[in-house]
Amino acid sequence: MRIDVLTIFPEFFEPTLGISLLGKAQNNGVLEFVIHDLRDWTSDPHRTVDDEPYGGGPGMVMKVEPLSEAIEAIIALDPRKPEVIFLAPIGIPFKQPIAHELAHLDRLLLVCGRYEGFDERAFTYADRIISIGDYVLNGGEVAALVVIEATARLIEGVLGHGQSALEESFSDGLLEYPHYTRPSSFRGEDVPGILLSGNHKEIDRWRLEQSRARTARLRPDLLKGENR
Ligand code: 6GU
Repeated sequence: MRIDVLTIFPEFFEPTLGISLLGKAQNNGVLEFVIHDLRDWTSDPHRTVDDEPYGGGPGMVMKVEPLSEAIEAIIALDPRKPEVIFLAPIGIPFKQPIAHELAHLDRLLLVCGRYEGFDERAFTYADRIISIGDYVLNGGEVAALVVIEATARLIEGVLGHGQSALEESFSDGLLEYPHYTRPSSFRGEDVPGILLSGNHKEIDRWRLEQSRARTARLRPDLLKGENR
């Protein structure tokens, strides 16, 4: 998968995308990241990407011309047509099923906003608008990293050996069961005996029961299917 990112803070992405599983996936050729500085598509000496809102009010608005120039130029860099995704608080909430949808695509273009938001006319280019939750960030950069990490780890060959994206929280609508590793006793807290029993049928049953109980206690909204 090729992932293009359009941002006014390219420095934000370079250190993070090179490390851990995402870095490895890049070296293996499974993933390719191309980060673009929006200011490269401005034509004034100050490289202006924002301006005051028509109608007045606080903050600045991202200008439509650099965005449109940039998006058209970036799309043309590769024969694959990207899914163009704007990161903005007005978007639909990002959830695991969306990550699965995106993981099937061969090219994404993530467009990060700053300031108060985008000039409304820039959304013409958006195949979808994504928000990562009901809180306000200074810009879409952190949100883009969230979308990248959640999506990339679902692509074949990105997760490390023996790891599975299938059995974890949210993929079946439940939170994960409790995990333990050595020591079997720590400051008076013992690992549940069932996990030491070697009875895998009983262990599976116990884990499912724990997942359900934990989800009911901590995230009852998930059980009602409110998040799908
Ligand atoms: Cl995608 N952008 C900003 N600025 N704030 C957010 C967000 C995105 N998602 C949640 N809050």
